[in-house]
Amino acid sequence: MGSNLKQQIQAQHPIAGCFISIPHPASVEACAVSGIDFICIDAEHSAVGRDTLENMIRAAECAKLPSLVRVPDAKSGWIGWALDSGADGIIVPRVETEEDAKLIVNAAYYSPKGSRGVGIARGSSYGASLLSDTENAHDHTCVIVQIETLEGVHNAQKIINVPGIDAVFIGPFDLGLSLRAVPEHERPTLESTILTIRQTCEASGINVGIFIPSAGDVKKFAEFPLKIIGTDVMHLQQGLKSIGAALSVPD
Ligand code: 3PY
Ligand code: MG
Repeated sequence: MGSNLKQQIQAQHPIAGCFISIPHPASVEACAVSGIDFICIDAEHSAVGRDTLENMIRAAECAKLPSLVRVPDAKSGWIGWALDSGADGIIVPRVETEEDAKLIVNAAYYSPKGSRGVGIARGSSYGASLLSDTENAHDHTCVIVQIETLEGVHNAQKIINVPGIDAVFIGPFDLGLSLRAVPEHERPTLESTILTIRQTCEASGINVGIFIPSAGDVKKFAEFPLKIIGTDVMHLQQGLKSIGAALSVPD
């Protein structure tokens, strides 16, 4: 609620966050002590439900850590729920058209920028800051769209031209899968497709981020200002594997 994450994103400061998919505030608290810049609670690919989500956002706020929520889609009501719960912004997956982007902006901002519904909810201090919140929320609500399909790549310029979009976030896994639909002999590489998106964003002065699944990918994506470095469950596995490997090394 009201962190300066949006300013950092708009100014294209290099920042790194982590996806949280373990549906419990403890995972948020554990990530908070790591020194990352923000978390993104993943409601697209995890079991995080609405009430748990609010407690996870609460935990982030206690730790002074900005929180984004990756919602499952733009239509299900999750954008409003996430923001009403006090999240600093949303990431919406699989954005493919200008119309998708407009729908997202409409759901994320109060009138006159959009038509977000007003609620006596945690995000407005249960109504105590309702008026100021409806006036100021557009200054601190981060609206980030994922481009991770071929159609999204083709429409990237139109998507980022929609006023109210703060950043594009590339999902390399889905993008790689999407490319499989192109016949092999004319298929662009994943790397060149990622570069195309990055250059389109850069030419329009809009922030661009990417998911970095492992330490081995950090160098490759160093030039992206906005990074999400893995997920809590991946870090659990990687931590256990690396300690396990050290255990099996003889003295
Ligand atoms: C993808 O790689 O498809 C993602 O959405 C990363 O989170
Ligand atoms: Mg994806």
